[in-house]
Amino acid sequence: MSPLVTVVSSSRARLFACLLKLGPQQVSPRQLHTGVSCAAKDHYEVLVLGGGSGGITMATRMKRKVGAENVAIVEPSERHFYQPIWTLVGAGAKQLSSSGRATASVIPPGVEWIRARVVELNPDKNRVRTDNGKEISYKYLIIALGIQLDYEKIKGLPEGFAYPKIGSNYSVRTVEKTWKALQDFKEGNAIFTFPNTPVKCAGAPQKIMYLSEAYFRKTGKRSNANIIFNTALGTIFGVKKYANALQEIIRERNLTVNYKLNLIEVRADKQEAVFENLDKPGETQVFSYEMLHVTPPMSSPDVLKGSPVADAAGWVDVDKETLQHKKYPNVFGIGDCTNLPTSRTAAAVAAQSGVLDKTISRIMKNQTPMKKYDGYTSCPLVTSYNRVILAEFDYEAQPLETFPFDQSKERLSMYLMKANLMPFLYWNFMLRGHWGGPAFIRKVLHLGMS
Ligand code: FAD
Ligand code: UQ1
Repeated sequence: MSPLVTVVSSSRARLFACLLKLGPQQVSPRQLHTGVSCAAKDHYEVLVLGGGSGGITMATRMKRKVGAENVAIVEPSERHFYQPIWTLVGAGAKQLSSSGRATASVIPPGVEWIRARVVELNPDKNRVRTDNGKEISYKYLIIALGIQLDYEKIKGLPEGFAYPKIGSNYSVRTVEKTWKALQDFKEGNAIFTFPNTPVKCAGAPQKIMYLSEAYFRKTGKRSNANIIFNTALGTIFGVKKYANALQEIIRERNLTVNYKLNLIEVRADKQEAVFENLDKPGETQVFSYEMLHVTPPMSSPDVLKGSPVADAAGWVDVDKETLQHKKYPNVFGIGDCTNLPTSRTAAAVAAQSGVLDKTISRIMKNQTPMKKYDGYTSCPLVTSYNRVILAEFDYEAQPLETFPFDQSKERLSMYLMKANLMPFLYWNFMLRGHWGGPAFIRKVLHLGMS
């Protein structure tokens, strides 16, 4: 397809100019609806790489600053997903269809959508290259490319997903398989894994375990189930306050946790999972399963690995307080693709977006950035179909709680917030640039308290 019609914009002036040049047969009704850019520009004041949580949020904020016509987003996917709800989709508590919307519908009106993949970054020339051969230059660059799922690093995957009894909440392709495996469970081992790499939402691999246990109880299958969490880590959660609460739940509900076990192979035809023991190199353990939930290994997107904007591990190398690139002052990073030393979540992206907005404003005026990101992140730890422990913490792994009650307790109110309020907040406020995290609520609710 010609790049002329792969670029979508809602600028009316462009649409009319474009219609004059293109025959009606070249413009589909859908494109007419969203608007079609006749010729994408090849230079933007602000170029955003990735149209996920961080990319859309920052594009909206940048549009307010420099005008829609000066902002573009490079994003190949037709659908935009609210991934946090996949935990509940995997447990059958929400529909997958509720998690996605057309990317065209979340691109801020007037902002150019370049429907392509970035294949090369050249920050020394202020340029990127896309997979359709386009070179785009920019004055300011925001990198929001997310984290890559590496299922293929596990022997037997992804092809093993063609078999039953195995699912993964981390991908739109496999999340409904988790729910199917739960429903099909009869008796045996239900195994949940956590890989030996950085991940997004580090609580999600165990949330589905608690939900599965609740489902087995509800359906009278609990006594037939041996529930096992095999994690490559040495702890259940990185923040002591919440780790203690989770340990108590694990004890009460008779769940087995094996530390330092890393999934390396799935023999889906035999319903076997092979783990390496990270404390005893060369030693492996084979578990048979009746249900397997896989959290895949993850890494920085391939396009960043070895790129000039990345650190040695492939993450965008930014200042942890301002989110400005350490070497290229007109380059910024947000979200899962950065080396910010905090837990990768949409909640963190929300807080980062408020800071990055301020950082870029000052850079544009040749001023020094002032606003500092404290590492705020949040993980609503779903512990059953109506309970959540709301973990919120900072760079020091210290609790940074919004509400004036003990958030390490399981609560219905926090479940309702996770399941209903958060999706609403995400689509209507965060993506529209009006949600920079709950710091202001925390300040109000904690007025007069230490
Ligand atoms: P993403 O939103 O993943 O966006 C990255 C974008 O970059 C994608 O649209 C992708 O298509 C695009 N892209 C990739 N490569 C290229 C390329 N080469 N060129 C152009 N575009 C490219 N967070 C919470 O706050 N709370 C939760 O409860 C929670 N639960 C979760 C549960 C699950 C199962 C999962 C999977 C995630 C969960 N998260 C949660 C994490 C949250 O979804 C992510 O941290 C958040 O989406 C990160 O935003 P991002 O913009 O960095 O990346
Ligand atoms: C949050 O800001 C956010 O981003 C929209 C989430 O992502 C889905 C969250 O899960 C949470 C918990 C927050 C924090 C918000 C409040 C009100 C504590």
